[in-house]
Amino acid sequence: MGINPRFYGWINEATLKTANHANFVNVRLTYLHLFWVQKSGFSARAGPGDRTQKEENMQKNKQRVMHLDMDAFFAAIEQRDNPALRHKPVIIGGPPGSRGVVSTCSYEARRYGAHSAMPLPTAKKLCPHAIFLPVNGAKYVHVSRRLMKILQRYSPQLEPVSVDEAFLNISGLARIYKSEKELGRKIKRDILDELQLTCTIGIASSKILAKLASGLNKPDGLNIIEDEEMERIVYPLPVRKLWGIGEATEKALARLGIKTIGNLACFPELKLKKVFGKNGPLMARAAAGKLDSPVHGLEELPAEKSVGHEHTFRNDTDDVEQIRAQLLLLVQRVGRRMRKRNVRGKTVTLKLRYENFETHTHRTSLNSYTNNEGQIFSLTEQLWRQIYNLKRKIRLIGVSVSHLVEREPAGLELPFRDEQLRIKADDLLLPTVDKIKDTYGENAIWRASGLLLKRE
Ligand code: DCP
Ligand code: MG
Repeated sequence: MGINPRFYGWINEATLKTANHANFVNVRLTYLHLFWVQKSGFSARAGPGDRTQKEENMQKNKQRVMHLDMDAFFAAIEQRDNPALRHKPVIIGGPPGSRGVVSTCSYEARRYGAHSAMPLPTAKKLCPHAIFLPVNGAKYVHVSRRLMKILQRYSPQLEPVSVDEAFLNISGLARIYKSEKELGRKIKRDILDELQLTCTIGIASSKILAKLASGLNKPDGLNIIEDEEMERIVYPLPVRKLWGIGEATEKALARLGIKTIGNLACFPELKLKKVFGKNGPLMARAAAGKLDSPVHGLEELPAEKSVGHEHTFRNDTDDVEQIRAQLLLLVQRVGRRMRKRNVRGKTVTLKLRYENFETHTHRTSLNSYTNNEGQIFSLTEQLWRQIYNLKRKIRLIGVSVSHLVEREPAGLELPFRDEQLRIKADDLLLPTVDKIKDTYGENAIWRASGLLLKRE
């Protein structure tokens, strides 16, 4: 079976847009959201003690889920490709003096306290002898594709969660491979043989537990949690270990006296609902291992909700020409990605972050759907004029288009006639521009005003 291009669409986005690390978080949040709202398919559990675990797992239609997560993914690939880096602290994200953040780091660097999303200069302070490398997005996407192909050999029900992480529905596979442990070992061996990389696998009866299981055994682990072991292994863990519970929720739960997963699982759902709305009872069910959302196959992956790009200036700037040129560049990237994905959108959002980190987002909508960058840019410029405050310097700008559709609904009006002609001309031109970029690279052809972009 071929890999769904839609999936790789967002993998490319997630990885190639590496300057914007927050994007990974966004991808995760999107999936997490879907995860929580997936209410269907709660599984009814047989009471413990009635059957042996093996028999119970073989029960028809009972879901067994594998979660697989590569170890220190970007850093491990660099260590694999350059033996001089092996067993050394390696930090991926760019030069330590730059304003970016750590994308990931090798386990050797983690010992010094470095971690993903930490500012690079802080990582340098903690681990001065680390080797700092830039993010090589294209390389990681290539490895990710190969990884997903390996996993697909085992189960067509493969749901990627991020560039190096996926759920697999492995229900019934234990019979073919003797046991779940054997299956896990075999997959780990294939990945090691074919990609020379290690991963960690968690297996349980739901996605949330499988993810928790892998998280407990990193790196190079294989951890199976049976339902009977919930109370012994899972309940004593802090709530924070549960996928989707961040710092704020952890604090809110603590105010209710809920510290461990067991506390949460046993807490009255009605009380949780009062504080957290409909997510409250879902959290409790997840904690009790009863939130049994299905593993989606690649074909069923939800469509991307928006397409966006951001840029952080090397130095905060109030050079309007420079900002405009950068915006144009971002819009071109957005338009190109939309055309590649064959989607059009209706709402354009401009994001500005000032030097003091104050962030503003403003949006406006067309009455038609577009992936034409000329049209997107004129909306972006309108937004820019509305919100830009000349008194402060800008740190970051971003443009995104949302309300995406795959085909434009018929009968929508276009704006004024001049604008219509310009858009039509652009629509005729853009396929050729795309072909030139496909053949000669992204920088082979630019809009003239993009030439105003200064080298940073
Ligand atoms: N990533 C990123 N920015 C983040 C988090 C992750 O760019 N804030 C990238 C780099 C990681 C990759 O995504 O290599 C996978 O993310 P993981 O959270 O799985 O982290 P690692 O695979 O690096 O380490 P681990 O062994 O903890 O899974
Ligand atoms: Mg990983």
